[in-house]
Amino acid sequence: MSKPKILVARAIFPETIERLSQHFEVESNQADESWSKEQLIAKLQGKQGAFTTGSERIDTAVLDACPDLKICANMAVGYNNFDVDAMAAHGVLGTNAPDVLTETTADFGFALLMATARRITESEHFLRAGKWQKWSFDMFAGSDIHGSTLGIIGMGRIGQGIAKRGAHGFGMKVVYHNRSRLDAALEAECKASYVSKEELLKTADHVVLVVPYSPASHHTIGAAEIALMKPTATLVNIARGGIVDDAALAVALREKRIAAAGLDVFEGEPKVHPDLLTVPNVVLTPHIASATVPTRRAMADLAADNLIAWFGGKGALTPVTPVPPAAS
Ligand code: 8YV
Repeated sequence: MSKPKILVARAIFPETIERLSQHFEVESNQADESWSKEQLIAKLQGKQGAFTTGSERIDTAVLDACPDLKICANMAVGYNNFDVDAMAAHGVLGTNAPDVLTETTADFGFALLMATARRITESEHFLRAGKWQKWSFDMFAGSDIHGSTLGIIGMGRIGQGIAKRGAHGFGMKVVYHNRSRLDAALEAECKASYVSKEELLKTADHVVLVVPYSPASHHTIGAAEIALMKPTATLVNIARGGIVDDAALAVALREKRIAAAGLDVFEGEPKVHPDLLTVPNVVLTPHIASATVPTRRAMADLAADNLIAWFGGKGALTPVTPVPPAAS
């Protein structure tokens, strides 16, 4: 029996390609080219499966043009690149890669928060530029993490990980806002109290965004929300570009309406709003919150496992769209 054909849309670990090749006829983008939608469609011709990374938009145009496609396995917990309704209508399954990145991403959220509040990259640039000539009482004086109030918007697995780090590791008071309230046991584990978004923005010293992207969460933080925040507050976005209005944030940072921001994700990334590149009080990283070698391997393994299980007739492990009948 011939093997199903799959496309791996970006460069990935050679071991992952080897493993997939035991089960599938694999065409992979090991050259790591950035494909246009037309190129993606051309590459998907005749493919029954796709290993995607979270940035390939799978929508009606792609689905109509690729009638052989049956499953797309994202190597990412977020799946806002999937038009879930269109995939369901076309009987195409989508899977994501949850859990395996939770702790690594929570670590990074905390690292970005600390770098932002303590002005680590800004001070390093100053030092590297040879500007450090003397001690000064207020040189790069930032804000405290320990004992401060941490506000988390989006209290899924990663948000809970950040809450635990803040409450247990740094004695922070943790408040959160989420679509639904956590049960009492989870709230106690995270030492977190549920508050309205408005109260969170008004009271938190540090606001961390971990909410999934959807049209409903577009610009969760814009000029009006920033206006509610303390002028001493920091804002950290490890969720998705589009959760923050980057243009409004750049203005607020320049005018010191909040103290600082740490951003791992951007509207229209990999492009970054030019005004964010010129304000000093922002720490910028290129969407690397899940980027440790073990975690990226685990994410790749889970995406591969989904393809192997589903084409093996065992059903997908972590589906995020309605499940069409298993391949046999
Ligand atoms: C990915 C992420 O690295 O999992 C997610 O949702 O944002 C990151 O871990 C990114 O989507 C690219 O694959």
